[in-house]
Amino acid sequence: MNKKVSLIGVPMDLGQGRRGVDMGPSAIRYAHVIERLEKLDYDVIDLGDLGIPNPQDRARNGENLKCLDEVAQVNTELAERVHTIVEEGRFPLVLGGDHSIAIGTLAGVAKHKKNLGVIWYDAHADINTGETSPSGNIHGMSLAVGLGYGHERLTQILGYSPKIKPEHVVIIGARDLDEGEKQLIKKLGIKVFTMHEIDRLGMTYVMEEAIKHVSNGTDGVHLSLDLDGLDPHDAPGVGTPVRGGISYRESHLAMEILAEADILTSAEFVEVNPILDHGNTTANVAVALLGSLFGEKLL
Ligand code: HAR
Ligand code: MN
Ligand code: MN
Ligand code: MN
Repeated sequence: MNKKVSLIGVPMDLGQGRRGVDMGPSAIRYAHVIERLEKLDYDVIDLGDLGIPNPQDRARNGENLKCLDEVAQVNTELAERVHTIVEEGRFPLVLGGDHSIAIGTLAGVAKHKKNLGVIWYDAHADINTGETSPSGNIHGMSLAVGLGYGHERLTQILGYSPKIKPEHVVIIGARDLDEGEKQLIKKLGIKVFTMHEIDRLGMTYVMEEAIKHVSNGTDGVHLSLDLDGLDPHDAPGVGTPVRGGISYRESHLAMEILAEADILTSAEFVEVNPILDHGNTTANVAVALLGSLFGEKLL
């Protein structure tokens, strides 16, 4: 793993409907993310948080993309910042904020990595468009945008599209998909390890296959980890919890296997909502998983 890490917080809550996820980056810092990585000998620069505009009307729903202007604006800025981090030869670690910020992260990373592999660790696939989304929430559309599907204001960030190719993507932990999402997944042939496969095959096999998949023909790998991929029992502080998720222990195993494979070139941890949490459990889980991801060992 690149020993130089640049951390950036994106206190975005406009890609979904529940307040509080804007406090995610603070909660993760409060859970000692920087100290955790420094202890592992990483050189960490904290770039602070991006500014998030205060929208006139959060529910505005003209095109079934709530807060489109603001989400596009923040993601454009994030994409530029992430692009700069990559150009500096550093590892971008993005802290959310809701999952709409993956739009900017992917745009920034893929600017230099034309065949970026993506691991989407999530209860959801976030592969809706304005046409298929039941909610109009852009956090449910970010993977689609990366693949070139969705509103131009989003797909054209940094002036190119698509950012990623369907054969380079793997989704892990899916258990709540909308009809239109199922159709697009099938049409594009995207590899998905649902909870069924995780239960049946075990996390070790799933991660080994996932790693093979995202390493094949790629020039970098991004991990987009939505904390709601975990079971709400282990990560309660999320806006859209879905029962029957990946356990804390399985998630550690997944991160450890990823660390051993040494393939990651960027990562983001999203959807931590401290207001919905028990204590600061979910941010603490995020930081514990980051420890494993960055190579922490017990002995
Ligand atoms: N699929 C639903 C929608 O598009 C719910 C998306 C939920 N949320 C997330 N993303 N946290 O993973 O609205
Ligand atoms: Mn450049
Ligand atoms: Mn998500
Ligand atoms: Mn999710």
